[in-house]
Amino acid sequence: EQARIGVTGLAVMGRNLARNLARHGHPVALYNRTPARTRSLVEEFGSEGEFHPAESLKEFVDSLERPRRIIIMVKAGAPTDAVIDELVPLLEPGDMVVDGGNADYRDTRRREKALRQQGLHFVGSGISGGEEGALNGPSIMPGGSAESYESLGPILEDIAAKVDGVPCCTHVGPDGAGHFVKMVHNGIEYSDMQLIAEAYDLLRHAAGKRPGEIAEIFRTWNSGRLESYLVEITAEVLAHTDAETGKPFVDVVLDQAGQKGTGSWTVQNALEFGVPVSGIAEAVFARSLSGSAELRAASRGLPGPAETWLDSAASDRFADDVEQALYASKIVAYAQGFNLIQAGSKEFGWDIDAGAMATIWRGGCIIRASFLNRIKEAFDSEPGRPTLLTDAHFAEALGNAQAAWRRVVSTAAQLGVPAPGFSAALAYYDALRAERLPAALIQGQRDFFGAHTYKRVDTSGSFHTLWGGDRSEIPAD
Ligand code: NBP
Repeated sequence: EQARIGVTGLAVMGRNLARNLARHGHPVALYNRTPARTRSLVEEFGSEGEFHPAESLKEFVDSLERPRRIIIMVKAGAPTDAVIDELVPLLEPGDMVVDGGNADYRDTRRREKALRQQGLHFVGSGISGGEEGALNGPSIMPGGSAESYESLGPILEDIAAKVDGVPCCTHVGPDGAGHFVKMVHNGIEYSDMQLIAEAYDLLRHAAGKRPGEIAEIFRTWNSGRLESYLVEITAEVLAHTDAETGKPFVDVVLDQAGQKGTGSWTVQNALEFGVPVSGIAEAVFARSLSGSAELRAASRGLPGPAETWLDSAASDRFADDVEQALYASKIVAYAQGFNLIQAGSKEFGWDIDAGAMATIWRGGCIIRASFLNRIKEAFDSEPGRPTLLTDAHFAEALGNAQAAWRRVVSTAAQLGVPAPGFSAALAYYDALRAERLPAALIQGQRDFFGAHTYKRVDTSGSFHTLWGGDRSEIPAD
């Protein structure tokens, strides 16, 4: 009997994905460049299902039923191209190649086109949830042709996380759509984490609470509207004590955050498309700033405010305010991320169903949260909505939160605690609400120094003012 699906690249992700497939009754072909990984998988977990290990790529390809379904789970970038180049000559028209790595969606578009020309289906698929998700149910974001999804979809939906019986997997759209959505998902994840970190920092350094107390606050929040995986693990991390020193774990960890690049990809693409994702950008920059050791060391002696703590009465009320600020800023972060998905969808003609993306992020991935149900409802009620902020539920939540949100941002500024995520989110909210923006003045400046022209509010056409002459206005078209 032949294998239904194959996995090549059997490091942590590929190995767990293969086990997940086998556990769901799908016979899985296995291949890894270094055969030791294949062998150890079968030795350790062979009893979990039907595995077809192969020690050559040809043997692997031959062990698969046709049309073949192959998942590549190797390091993103050049290794993925190397594997595709080796694989393609062994395949036949109609075969399907899934790239489950964290590929740049532009690479996915290029690869999809190249394979399509050879009669093959290439499916760039975002897979979220790390090793644990790969084994027990990830959130899966497959792109590629609708035809390939007919064949792959049932298998992928079978191994994906389920929430209320609904699989966290759906066909995102053609070519690079799946990897694009995965990229934005990661950008939102950066933003979510930064906002939570700012909430902690304010409770600690403005309200003077201890990590253990803050863990309790997060635990309480996790039983309300902020219920999410990230809030849940935040409480765990804050409650943890370092065994070596007896200090709070958070105090013994070097405060320089790492990043693998998908957050900055999100921001780079947003810059390219002209989509304001200020909350995500601040989150990426906050990590860069934290890692700028020399810059920070050089700046440590700069003066701060005289007052650095809230008084005790204010600090008791403060946690509620921070909860409001966190919820409001989180709405902004998701609204910005979804705008980027809409922009990508429009640019490449992907026709992405935004509500369906919220649905498949409810489980399996790092940003899973009950809040995503609200986003799904918002897009169901108006699929092409310009922004999530104006959805009735979110608009009301923002309205109720805004006074507290403003107190938090101003407290942060007054006491000298950096809160770039909260501040950027509030500025975005206020800028979108504004009747008039100072962009009119910027247009004036641009016209003054560069004759860039401007439009008027009261008539159509473009104009230029003769700034260096009699300052009369002339039509510019
Ligand atoms: P790695 O990203 O560490 O890649 C290791 C695998 O790539 C091994 O199987 C290795 O084979 C293979 N490989 C390399 Br490197 N170069 C190769 C080449 N030229 N030809 C053939 N095989 C090659 O593995 P991972 O952490 O399991 O991640 C796999 C993918 O999943 C990545 O794209 C990653 O970004 C993505 N992802 C990871 C996570 C996570 O939590 N780790 C989460 C979501 C997505 P070898 O054994 O012979 O060296």
